[in-house]
Amino acid sequence: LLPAGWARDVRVSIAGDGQIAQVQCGVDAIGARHALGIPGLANAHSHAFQRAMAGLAEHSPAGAADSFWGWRETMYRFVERLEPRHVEAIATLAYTQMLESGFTRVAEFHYLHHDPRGRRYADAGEMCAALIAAAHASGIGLTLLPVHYQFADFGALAPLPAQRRFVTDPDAYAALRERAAALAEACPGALVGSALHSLRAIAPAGMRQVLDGAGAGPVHIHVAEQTREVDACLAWSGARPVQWLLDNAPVDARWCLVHATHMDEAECRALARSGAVAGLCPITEANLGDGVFPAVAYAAEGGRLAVGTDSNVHISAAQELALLEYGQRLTLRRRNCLGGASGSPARGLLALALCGGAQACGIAGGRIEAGARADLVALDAAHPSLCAQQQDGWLDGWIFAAGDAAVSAVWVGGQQVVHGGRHPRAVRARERYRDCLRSLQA
Ligand code: NGQ
Ligand code: ZN
Repeated sequence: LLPAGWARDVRVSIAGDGQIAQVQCGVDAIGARHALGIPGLANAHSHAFQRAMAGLAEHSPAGAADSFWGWRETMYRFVERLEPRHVEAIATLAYTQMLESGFTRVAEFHYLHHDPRGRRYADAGEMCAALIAAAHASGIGLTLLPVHYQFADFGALAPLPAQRRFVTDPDAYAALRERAAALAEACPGALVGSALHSLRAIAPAGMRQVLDGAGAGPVHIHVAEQTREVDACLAWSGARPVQWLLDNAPVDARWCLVHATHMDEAECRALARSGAVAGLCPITEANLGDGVFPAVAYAAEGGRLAVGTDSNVHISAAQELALLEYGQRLTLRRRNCLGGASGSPARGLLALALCGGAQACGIAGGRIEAGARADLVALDAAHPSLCAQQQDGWLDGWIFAAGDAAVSAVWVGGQQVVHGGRHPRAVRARERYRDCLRSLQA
């Protein structure tokens, strides 16, 4: 699948630096051969540690109304016991699973900075190092986003005790980001960007200081995920969250607004025009009861989007894309919502997510083209859901029917990391993960 469309007998030559050196069509094969090649997809939003809570936060006390905020309490309790070695084991498993599903890069939105009592580790980058080690072991491309998190709510309310492991002031944040960048140098292809947790967790002056140091790298922020946040932002500033951000921050193509679920029409249009990416996490947003992003209206305005696995309650590139389409179908009561001009929702959605995902991760990628990163996925043309298909139909077979089982091989920066649908370290990663969960429950 090349930028101009499907092509036959394609040879992709990979340079030593992990980029695509040359793409030729209609040539004889040399080297390894694969039937169906598509660009690798970037996962624009992950909290790797939350993978270890997957399925453990679905049960609410009898009769109690459960909500995003109740889930957050559970998450805060879970976080209390996590040590860097746990985070490394959990992230290694999550990243191998991302690779097996066809994600070749992850933007890790990382805010678990301090020790269980909220004290700095001797090396402020201790947790960053655990995530970098996990990325290195799995081979996934890493865009590490250390997060500035300072307050409990709008109006600079003091952080809650349960947030003590997350909190930095802007100076400590700058040092942490610098340390993360130094550590990331040891991991091929890794890069470091900046993140603000959410409007409620920062203050405008701190935000400006973080942005002054952000350079040209990606800037991510959670925004307008829950209606309670919209109401709180209106009470605090008189503006809705996306509007406030567009009015008070230099939102442009470096930015990824994660969720941006609750926008009015004017915000939707203005966000689309800003060139920023909306980082949508359909499985987590459904799991947490956030609401449905207005993707059809946003795409009609030319808005850019990416998908992310966020809480990692279920890790699947195909299912994130399918649920993004299905959310629109359920709300608008029609079919083929995000196919655009191609008439194929799978193709249209994938094109949007490839382009927006690379942009949100700060890389040249998402295309099989000279100069792009050699992040590639081979689909299994013989899978029952793909075998009777052609061209965009192969994508339909993958995204709507087969899911992860249709992913046969994956390359990151030219290195093959998934063979026959499996990551060679997956078995070992599962064993370590089980040991880790046992030690957390002990
Ligand atoms: C997070 N997750 O930072 O992990 C958040 C929950 C919060 C999502 N928003 C915590 N999905 O927003 O305060
Ligand atoms: Zn998040």
